[in-house]
Amino acid sequence: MNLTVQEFIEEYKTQFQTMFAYSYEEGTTEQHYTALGIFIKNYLSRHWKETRESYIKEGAKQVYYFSMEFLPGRQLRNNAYNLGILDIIKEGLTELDLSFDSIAEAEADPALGNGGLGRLASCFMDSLASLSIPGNGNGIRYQYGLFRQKFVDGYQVEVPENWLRNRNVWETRNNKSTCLVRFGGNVWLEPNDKGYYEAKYENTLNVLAVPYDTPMVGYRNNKVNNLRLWSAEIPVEEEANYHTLDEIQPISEITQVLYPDDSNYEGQLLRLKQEYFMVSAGVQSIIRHFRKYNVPRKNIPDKIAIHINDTHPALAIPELMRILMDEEHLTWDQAWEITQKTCSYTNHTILREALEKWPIDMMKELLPRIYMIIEEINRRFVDYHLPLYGERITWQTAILQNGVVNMAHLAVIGSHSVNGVAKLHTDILMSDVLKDFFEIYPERFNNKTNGITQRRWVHLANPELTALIDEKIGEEWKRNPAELKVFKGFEQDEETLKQVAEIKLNNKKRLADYIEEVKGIQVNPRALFDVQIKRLHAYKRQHLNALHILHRYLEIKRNPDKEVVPRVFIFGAKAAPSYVYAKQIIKVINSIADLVNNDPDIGDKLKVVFFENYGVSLAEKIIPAADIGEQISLASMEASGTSNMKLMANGALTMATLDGANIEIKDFVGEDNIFIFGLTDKEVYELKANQSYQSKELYETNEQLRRVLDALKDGTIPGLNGEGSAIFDSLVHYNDEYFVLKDFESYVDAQNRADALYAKPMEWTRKSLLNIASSAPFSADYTIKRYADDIWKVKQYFTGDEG
Ligand code: 26Y
Repeated sequence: MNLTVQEFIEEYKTQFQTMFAYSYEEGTTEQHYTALGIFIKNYLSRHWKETRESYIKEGAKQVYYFSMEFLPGRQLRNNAYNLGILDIIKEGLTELDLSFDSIAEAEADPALGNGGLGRLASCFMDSLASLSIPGNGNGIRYQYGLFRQKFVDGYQVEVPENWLRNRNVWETRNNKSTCLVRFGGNVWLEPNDKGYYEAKYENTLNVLAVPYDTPMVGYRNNKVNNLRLWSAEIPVEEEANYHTLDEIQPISEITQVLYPDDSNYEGQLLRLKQEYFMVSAGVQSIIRHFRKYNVPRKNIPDKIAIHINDTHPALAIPELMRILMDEEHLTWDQAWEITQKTCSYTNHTILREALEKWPIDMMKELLPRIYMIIEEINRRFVDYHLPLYGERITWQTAILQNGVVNMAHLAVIGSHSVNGVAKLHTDILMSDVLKDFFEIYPERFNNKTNGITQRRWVHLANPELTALIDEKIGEEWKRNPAELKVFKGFEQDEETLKQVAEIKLNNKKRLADYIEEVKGIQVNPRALFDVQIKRLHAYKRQHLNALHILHRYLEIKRNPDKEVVPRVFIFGAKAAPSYVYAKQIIKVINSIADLVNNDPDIGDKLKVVFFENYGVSLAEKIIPAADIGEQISLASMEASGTSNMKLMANGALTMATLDGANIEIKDFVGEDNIFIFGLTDKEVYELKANQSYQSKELYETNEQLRRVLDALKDGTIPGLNGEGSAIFDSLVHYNDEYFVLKDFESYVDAQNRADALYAKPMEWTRKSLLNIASSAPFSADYTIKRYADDIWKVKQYFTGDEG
């Protein structure tokens, strides 16, 4: 299928007319988006079907990536690009006097995730398809995604994100593959005359799980994998039992809204319902699919890998046990062997409050059969390990503890592989968070450092840079990222450096225009663009960044004639709606922005921009324009980070603590090409262990720090209602849990080094180029290759028509 521009134009006109019954010239941008989306979906549908069929025909082992969150971003451009028809479409539309860029902006950005974990899942989907690996996503089709964030007087306000308001052109409702999921009621086991126990149910709430399938298009390989998102409905046979909206509510609420908590965990019955709903539907449909392979059930692990993205889908383990025993009639031992060989688990956080624990009573009542199975897994685990490891280790690692079900323990015990998402993070899992398990099952633990897809985050987000790299080193790096290192050879080439600098400036000009358009703030594109984009959380320390901005502001006021390197500080961050402290930080930063941006003494020297509603689409605009990426979490707290990788790949220099994947970034790019500051993880552990840290002492003895902290509460910042004082108190009087004051000086110092370097543009750009050229190891393609080889044992599956 080699589409020509003329063919596209003709087919597109017809497509438009068929859908809307008038000519394309009269169409709105939104209608054009819909028509173009459908055109592309039609175009890829054959590959979608053939990919699925070929996996079955070859008996290929498939991986199922279970995740409560996916953040795919807009798909129009991505799909057209991966299909290799983007340029043709653009050209055709131009001939029709239409703009591809405006049409693409009309797509809703599905915010079906909170942050890093959800975006990682989507980068992985892109890599699986692009590597021709049989990989499926399994998740929830939330009717409302993560809230849309607005600022009112500098405060975060949450508005529902109705992303399905207009038609979702990518999804296909699949009525053929629905499943029934049961909640509550009574369950008992009854012996029957066929020699096994039968699970009997009464008074259950039955929910129909309806899959919506979305194509995941591989990069120019004619492969299209599947992302399956489940939606909850009333079973057709039971419709007559439901009369009012109130009666429907317990069912429709299951897939209504995404939980907006990216770590502060709140026990919620509805959340548990969501988890089981997704897991049960997913596992049922996998087992049904497996039957097509016609091999004995003991071979399930040769054909299926189930991956558990954090503990949220860990109920896949007892659910698989349930199906194998109750429906496939295997014995416990047979089922357990299959389950362990099939499942694998990734941990994404060491924050204690984010480790899921469900009250036993809640689990028992909502999922009686699943709870019986968990109890039995736990009983066998304890019986086996008590004599071998003694009381302490056995009880510390048990699944049932003090009235709760510890989901991380369930995930570790039921999986053959447990991995962290960066070297340091995996080390911390083995030496601290899961150390007792590391003693019991050392062979299960492994590291898989996160990665990002260069296709979305470089090729598409930064087309000028991509064209330059193509011109300098050829196009091979696009299929084989390792080739990017050839670009290092240009670090002394003045011509190339000038081009890199010019591209960055162009990207910054575009972002500056956008800032003016949406925020009404004028910024100088030649200023240093300093970017911190991620969820708002105390451990990520956006308030450390804010203190540094205040420090700069006060210095300029004290020395108005001193020359400074002009900076634009750019933020994007949502706070969990119930996370008061995070919301106070947002208000303080917005107020600092008001102060700084409107002070005539400051002018271009300092500007602060806090974008509303940060998400994938905004990230695509910001990242190519960044000079510095802020990765300033307290060492040991950030499992990996992934914006650090995206920013680096676009030529930003990293301002970083030695945390998460920052450490590996430093190793690849070299310590001369990154700004490192702050405590190390060991120092943090020590300070915590000997309880010697006294933040108040720093406040009292460090004059520069005191001036900055006082500004939080002495009226310097306009429009605050106690938020500055609240942050002041947390840092000075409540001993600064995340060591912000302790790291302040070394942070300011690193920022001054950044200024000095920025004043030498060629030097700066040389380091920027080295960052770009050193970013290949963080390609999600490599990460996925390692998961596929080491954990899932799935093969790349070539059919000869990869193109
Ligand atoms: C329990 C529930 C409320 C919950 C929901 C979402 C708990 C955690 C999360 C999300 C966690 C998350 O996004 N973690 C991030 O995962 C990224 C991908 O591995 C890492 O790069 C990042 O450091 C980590 O914070």
